[in-house]
Amino acid sequence: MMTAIRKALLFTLLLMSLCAGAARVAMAAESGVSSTLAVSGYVRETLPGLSTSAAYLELANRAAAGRQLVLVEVSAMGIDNARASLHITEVRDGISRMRPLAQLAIAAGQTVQMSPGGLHVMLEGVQLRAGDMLSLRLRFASGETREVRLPVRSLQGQKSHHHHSHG
Ligand SMILES: [Cu+2]
Repeated sequence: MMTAIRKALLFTLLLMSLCAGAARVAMAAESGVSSTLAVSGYVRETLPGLSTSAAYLELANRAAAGRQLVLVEVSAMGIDNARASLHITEVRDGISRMRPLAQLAIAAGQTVQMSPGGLHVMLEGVQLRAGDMLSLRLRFASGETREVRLPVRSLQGQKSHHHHSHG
């Protein structure tokens, strides 16, 4: 009699631990979704009197599936008219031009490195000084979002690619 109860109790405990284990696995898988994306980068400070700049991100997609970055937003409070958009700078006929990108694909296992003169996040309506931090919200086609806080760096030693007017 005693052993039957003990067996039942042990079985219940075993079930409980299995369920807890399953829950842990599910949670790990869920957090794993975001940990398969590593984002870093920096923002260029604005020139005196100008309100445009650029952020350069490094996006490492360690997932087995590709990701599509579809939207970047300035998520900082207090700068309502700040806008961010995906841009690429291309040289055509010897003239450097920027054009907006509808989305940025990051293939499985791929790292996309933005850089001056190439891919960048165009920032408009911002005032940024070296030493500041800027928060951006990245939205992916899957519905996944990611907040990133990026340091603002000085223009020293960096070549500018925004000589022309934006249009
Ligand atoms: Cu641009």
